[in-house]
Amino acid sequence: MLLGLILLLLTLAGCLLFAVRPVWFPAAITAEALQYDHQFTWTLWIAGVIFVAAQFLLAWAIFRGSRRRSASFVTGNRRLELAWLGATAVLFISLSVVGSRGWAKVPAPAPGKEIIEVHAHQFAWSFRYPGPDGHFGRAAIEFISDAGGNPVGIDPKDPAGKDDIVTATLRIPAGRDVLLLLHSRDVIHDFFVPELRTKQDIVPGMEIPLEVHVDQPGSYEIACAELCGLGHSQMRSLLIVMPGAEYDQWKKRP
Ligand SMILES: [Cu+2]
Repeated sequence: MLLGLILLLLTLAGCLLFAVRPVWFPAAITAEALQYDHQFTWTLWIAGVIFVAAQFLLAWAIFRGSRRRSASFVTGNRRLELAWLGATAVLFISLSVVGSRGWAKVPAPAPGKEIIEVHAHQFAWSFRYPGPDGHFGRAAIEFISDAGGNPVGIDPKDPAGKDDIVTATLRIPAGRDVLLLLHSRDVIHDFFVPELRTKQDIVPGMEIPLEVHVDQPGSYEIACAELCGLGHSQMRSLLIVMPGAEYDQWKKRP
């Protein structure tokens, strides 16, 4: 009896937390992020209704059982078990298929896209822009020098690299398609901006594309979301979304 009551109270308290939302996600800033939120809300509602119904059913079984004097032996019901197993499978597969429309896109370079390299290493971020010539200079691991101001490893002999811009914060223009090319020089890191609802692993030896399109200017925190060593918690930076004209101006004179 008491157990059933505790169960009901815990279920109601859980519902109240979701209704009041004392802690919730920061506002989404891209169309994809809004899509993920929409999918999340749907999943939460469906799973929430099933969860609450199951808890009430369990509490009812406890109340009913506590009134009985003697225990009774119950065998399973194969047909019922198969029915809810099938229903659960259909529900979750459908939710995954509907959700895949949001995340299964493969970004690719295209004319007019702003291409920026993101370089992660223990325990900092660097961002490289191709500069006025529009071409990234050659980069190689042997040229990397954090103390010498070359965290990306741009070949000093390559003329295309002379005008490359390397920064510690990521600036992007508002209202334009931006293609981020993610690199890591040591271990697996993860590019995470809560407002983008994106956590993208960065694997050494791979170039991983990530497309971003933000309409509203603002500043957002970038964090590493993959435990990458002792300084992991300090591996942060800033995503600054600038109005287009201001961004163009900045790129001329960073
Ligand atoms: Cu990291």
